[in-house]
Amino acid sequence: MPDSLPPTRALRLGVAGPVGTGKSSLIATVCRSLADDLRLGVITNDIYTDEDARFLRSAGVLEPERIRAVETGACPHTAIRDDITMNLLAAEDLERDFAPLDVVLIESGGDNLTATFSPALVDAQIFVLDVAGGGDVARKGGPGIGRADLLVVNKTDLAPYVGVDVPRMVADAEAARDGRAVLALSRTDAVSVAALRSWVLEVLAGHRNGSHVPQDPGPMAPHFHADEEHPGGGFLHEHEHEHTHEHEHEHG
Ligand SMILES: Nc1nc2c(ncn2[C@@H]2O[C@H](COP(=O)(O)OP(=O)(O)O)[C@@H](O)[C@H]2O)c(=O)[nH]1
Ligand SMILES: [Mg+2]
Repeated sequence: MPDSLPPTRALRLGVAGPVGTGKSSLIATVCRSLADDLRLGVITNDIYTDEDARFLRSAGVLEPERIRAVETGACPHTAIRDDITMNLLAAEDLERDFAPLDVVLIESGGDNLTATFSPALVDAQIFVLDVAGGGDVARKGGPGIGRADLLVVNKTDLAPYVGVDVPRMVADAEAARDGRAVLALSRTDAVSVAALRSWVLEVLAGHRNGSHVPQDPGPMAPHFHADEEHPGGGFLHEHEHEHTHEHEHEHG
């Protein structure tokens, strides 16, 4: 599409991050805070079930029909990055059935720090970490942490219980992101929820006026394998990734 013609379809907003960091909850929060202002739809990606879609339907923030599950049947990473057909079809169906929609939120099936959306599927993406995963997670890097449009440090209300210093975790995240946006969020903190809402509205405005350019966070981050020597003595290096879909391992 030429730059001069702003897209007429909905903004597609991806939400990725490790299992349990609060992706479904964040989507529920976004829906709750914007449902009166925008026409929304949601697509979830689960491996074997429609658990996330059922959770979101039961949260009662959108009509149940506006929440659809893509059951990837394999690695959810593949369905949001390598072969996005099922998700594209689901997004197009949703938009056709409820035209016009303003935003379609797409939740990735969580796996680990390496999964990001293809820019062919989403216009912008949020990567979600939580304080319960440990204050040092933000320093582990990866394409989502480094280059998603927004990095959320979620569940800040739990920080005192898990001994995490939120400002420090946010500062680490900012350092890993060359100034890209980082948001400390808790669904119990209205100020942070308002900031998330503003961010979505800002990206939507950019999408509509054609100024927002989808970014590719990139395939795999520089990372190391413990069994490899690195001649420079450091532990980060770039290399082509051969083992494309074995996500049992966390990098880092
Ligand atoms: N304390 C607290 N718990 C949260 C928050 N957001 C999500 N959770 C909880 O974290 C767990 C995982 O959330 P969920 O949204 O299912 O994570 P997902 O696997 O990334 O989709 C659930 O028990 C949520 O209730 C938050 O802001 N604060
Ligand atoms: Mg979920």
